[in-house]
Amino acid sequence: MAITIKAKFKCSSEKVSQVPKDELKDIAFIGRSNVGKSSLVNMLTGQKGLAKVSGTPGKTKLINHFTINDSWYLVDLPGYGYARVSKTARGEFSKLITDYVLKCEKMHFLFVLVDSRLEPQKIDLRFIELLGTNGIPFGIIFTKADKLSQAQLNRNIKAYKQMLSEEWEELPPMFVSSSEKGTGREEILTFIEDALTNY
Ligand SMILES: Nc1nc2c(ncn2[C@@H]2O[C@H](COP(=O)(O)OP(=O)(O)O)[C@@H](O)[C@H]2O)c(=O)[nH]1
Ligand SMILES: [Mg+2]
Repeated sequence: MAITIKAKFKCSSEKVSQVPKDELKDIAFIGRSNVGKSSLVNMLTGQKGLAKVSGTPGKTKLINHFTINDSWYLVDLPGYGYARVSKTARGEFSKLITDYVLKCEKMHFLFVLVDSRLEPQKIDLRFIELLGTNGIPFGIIFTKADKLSQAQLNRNIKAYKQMLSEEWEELPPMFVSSSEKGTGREEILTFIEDALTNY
């Protein structure tokens, strides 16, 4: 059964001080440019034109809030890993991203998107490390699953789990998505509902 969602653009913020001041919780999405973040936002909300899908990476530099069912915010964060700023662990992620992810109280849960076709990318692992170290609640979404076979997908996810297990005792929740096929929509939305009510 398809879950129906009412989604509406709320605002774009260039600083964390500009995000909405109400009590609605933020469920945020982040990942390397071109990972399929905007496509996923459109797929989850069922509104094709909501977030701009582009072949040109690095375009979105703002924090975009979308009101979902008048009860929570879906937050589209700027992509990382496009213009590399510095090599220090935190410096390679913009101040806007680190301010929001590490300090913004509205931020309730964060999904890190990774391309299911690729082996674990260093920048994603460093970002995950930053989240883990700071106790930020997050999950991983493997995107573009339609682009590889089930066997390849399983292999890549297994490799990811193995790599994370070397560092962390507990693995984050993981999801598989295809914006082309609608894969993962129900599972992700159900997880979000649960996260909003239970923690
Ligand atoms: N086959 C396939 N292509 C996708 C999927 N998600 C995104 N893309 C393509 O990947 C490119 C980047 O997508 P976009 O959503 O703009 O990525 P963003 O930069 O992370 O917001 C676009 O050409 C999309 O059409 C997917 O699930 N399957
Ligand atoms: Mg985008």
